[in-house]
Amino acid sequence: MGATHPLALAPVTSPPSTVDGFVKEFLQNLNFERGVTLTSSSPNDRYMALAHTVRDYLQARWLEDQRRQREMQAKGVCYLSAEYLLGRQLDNNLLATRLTDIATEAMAACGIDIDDLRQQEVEPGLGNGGLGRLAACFIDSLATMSVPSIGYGIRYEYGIFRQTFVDGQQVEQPDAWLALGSPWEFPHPEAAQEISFGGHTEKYDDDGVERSRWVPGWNVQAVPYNYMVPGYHNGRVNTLRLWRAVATSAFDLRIFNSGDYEEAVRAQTFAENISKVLYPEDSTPQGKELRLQQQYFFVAASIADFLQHQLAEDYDYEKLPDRVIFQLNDTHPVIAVPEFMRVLVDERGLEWDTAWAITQKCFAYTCHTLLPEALEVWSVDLLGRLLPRHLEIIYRINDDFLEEVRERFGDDEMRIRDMSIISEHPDRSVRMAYLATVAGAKVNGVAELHSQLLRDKVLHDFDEFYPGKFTNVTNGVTPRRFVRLANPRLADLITDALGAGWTVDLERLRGLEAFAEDPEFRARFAEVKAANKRTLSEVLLSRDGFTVSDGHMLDVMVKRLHEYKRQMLKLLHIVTTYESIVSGKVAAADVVPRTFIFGAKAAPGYVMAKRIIHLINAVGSVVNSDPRVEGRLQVLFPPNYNVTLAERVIPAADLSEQISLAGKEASGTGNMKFALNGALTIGTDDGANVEIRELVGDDDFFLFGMSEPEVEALWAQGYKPADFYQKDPQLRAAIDLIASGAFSGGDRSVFEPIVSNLLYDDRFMVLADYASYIAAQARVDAAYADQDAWTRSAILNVARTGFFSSDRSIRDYIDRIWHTPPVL
Ligand code: 26W
Repeated sequence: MGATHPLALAPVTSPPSTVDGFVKEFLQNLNFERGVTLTSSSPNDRYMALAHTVRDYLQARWLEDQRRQREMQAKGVCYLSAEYLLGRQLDNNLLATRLTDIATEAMAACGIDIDDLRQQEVEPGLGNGGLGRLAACFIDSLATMSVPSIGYGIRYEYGIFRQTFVDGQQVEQPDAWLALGSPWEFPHPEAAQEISFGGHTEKYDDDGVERSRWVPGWNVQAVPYNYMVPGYHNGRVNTLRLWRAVATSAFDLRIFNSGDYEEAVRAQTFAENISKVLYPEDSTPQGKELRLQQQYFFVAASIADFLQHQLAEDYDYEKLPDRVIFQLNDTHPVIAVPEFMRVLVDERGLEWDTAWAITQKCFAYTCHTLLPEALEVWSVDLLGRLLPRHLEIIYRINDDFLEEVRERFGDDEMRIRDMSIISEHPDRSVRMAYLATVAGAKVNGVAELHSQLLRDKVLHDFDEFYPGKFTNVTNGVTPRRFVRLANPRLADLITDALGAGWTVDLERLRGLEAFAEDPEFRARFAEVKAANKRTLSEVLLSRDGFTVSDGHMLDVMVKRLHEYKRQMLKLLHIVTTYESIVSGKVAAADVVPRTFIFGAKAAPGYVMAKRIIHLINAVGSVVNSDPRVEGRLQVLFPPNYNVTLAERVIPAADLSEQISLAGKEASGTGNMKFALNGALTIGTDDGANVEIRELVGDDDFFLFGMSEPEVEALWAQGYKPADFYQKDPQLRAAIDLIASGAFSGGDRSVFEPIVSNLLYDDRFMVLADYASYIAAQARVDAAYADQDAWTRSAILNVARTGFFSSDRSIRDYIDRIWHTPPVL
């Protein structure tokens, strides 16, 4: 080999950060990337060329960073998540690289309004809701805090479905987000990993030691697509690596040689199905084979990628715990545990006990739910067919674990059955949360209350068995996207008051407490809110044809549709207010004018959730057009709530609805976004609401409803929802109105299932909390009457919720779980 070419050592150079330089790059991209001139270009061409221009700036830094991270060999985080709900990329990347002004001017110089190009971007909706959005916030914080890390996931060809309404009912459309191409990704087919499935295992003798080997039945290729994750103003660019499934050429060739062209194409389709679509189920696992294929596909590829590309050839695997921690984002990636064991034992020849000791230090598990039906289990039958060697490994892990349990607690068969990773009922299956708990160095919940309930209830025996394993990391949200980008007016006001540092040190928002007492600041704050409402009105008008009423309180409930979140409770409040007007109990003129905004997708197979969507739309169309209401109530349900819409709705909100039954919402993260944007919360003592209220204070938070222990007590005592209906005339009137067919053109049957569900099977205790909720809403009305006091409260909410930055969450993960200091 010759000497290194001198140019190979040259630093990678960024394009110049000037308007002229930017214009030049942009036009070059239009001409040579898109093959068009400025005049012949479509808006999509221009968006693509702009995105490529911004990407080039990132790319130079990314190359530097990758080189550095490889050289440093510092301990890093591999974040394993089946979902990343990223939202649009352009604005975030402009912000991170300080290019917003330059790009805006450069586009103007070309006669282009950059806002028009922003609208071109289709957001990558590669997640369902809270869990996926949290992963996106975390990779933003990891980059911003210079933590060596990589996010691994799946490049779904179709993300979360696009929601439309037909006659008020949800209809799902495929989300073809890649139809026009994505400018933000770099495919690397040359770095593909081969991923195997099926087949059987064989025992063989290895120098007197019996070992097992996997003889797979078929395989696919995992092709990595790199996305750059820029840190905010720190020059860092991390990697998000998403895997796409493609057919292996060997597989193709074999069939092709057999002359069966149709079969060859079918095989390709089969392979590519693995990364075809995001499962839209959020909380009720369906146990589908393709879903398990997806899970194994991406974690096997990620582990192989890490071991091959991040470690030196002769790396001593016993030192791995000093090099890497794999963070399991819920149970979806938990099949990584047996896969890691298989690689260490079968492929690298480590002893089982050595490998297990390494594994137990290299994994940590985050649980995101409390609903028992959301805890993933895989049938042994399916696992044995798809991943026979992994099933063997899981059995061995379980045998060893139960042996330890016996040593500690004796032959307490009840306890053994309860703690076994293998459950026998209704069918033999693997409890993935238990596997993760046994394997993980740490297990965390996502808010104080949630972590406590995990320890006290869901995983109680494990907490007893593994003292110190359980911890809490309260969720957070990125202030870059959810304050700076979503709410530039508020961001400017804060910077005026406090200087610029708050974006990366959100606790500085505390400084706003003093400004809450300044009438001039309050007036400016109120003007920000009013301007954000006008912006939202424009968006809803052009997006959905809605005309938002002027001067209304904006009362917002946006989140996945689930019975435990209790959109029905919100609806009963609306129907109650409406009923009190039309029955003459209250004069319309005496009602505080409110616009209610809903945003919610229902899992396509979740029938009750879809009925509730139908009812919200039905109530909206009646209430919005009833002249007796005199325009004082308005119900708007823009379809297809996503990150892009959230960025418009949240900054405009006055009231944030966080009304889940206590003990059901693990954390919530929307609740944090609203408070940080100056909405007041009406909420139960659930999830992170508890911590929000502690920080904000009782005076500036509308608490209602039963506490978790009260919920338990009422269940124990025997909950009869119909009793609440009988005893409360206001509640009865609201339910009767729905039952009467008033919202279904007189047809009583349409919403009858909702009504009888509430009266006889109210699992989430909507009726029990109704009276308390209505009373709290009356307090909201009273508070809203004093606008200046409301604004003061709103400012205090912003000032006191800096704790909920995802930077703080990441710091907690580092201190309590990862021990991966930033590499500056
Ligand atoms: C298909 C099975 C399944 C099961 C659970 C799919 C998805 C889930 C997720 C765990 C549901 C989820 O997104 N949980 C939410 O996670 C957020 C981030 O921690 C929390 O803020 C929410 O409270 C929690 O519901």
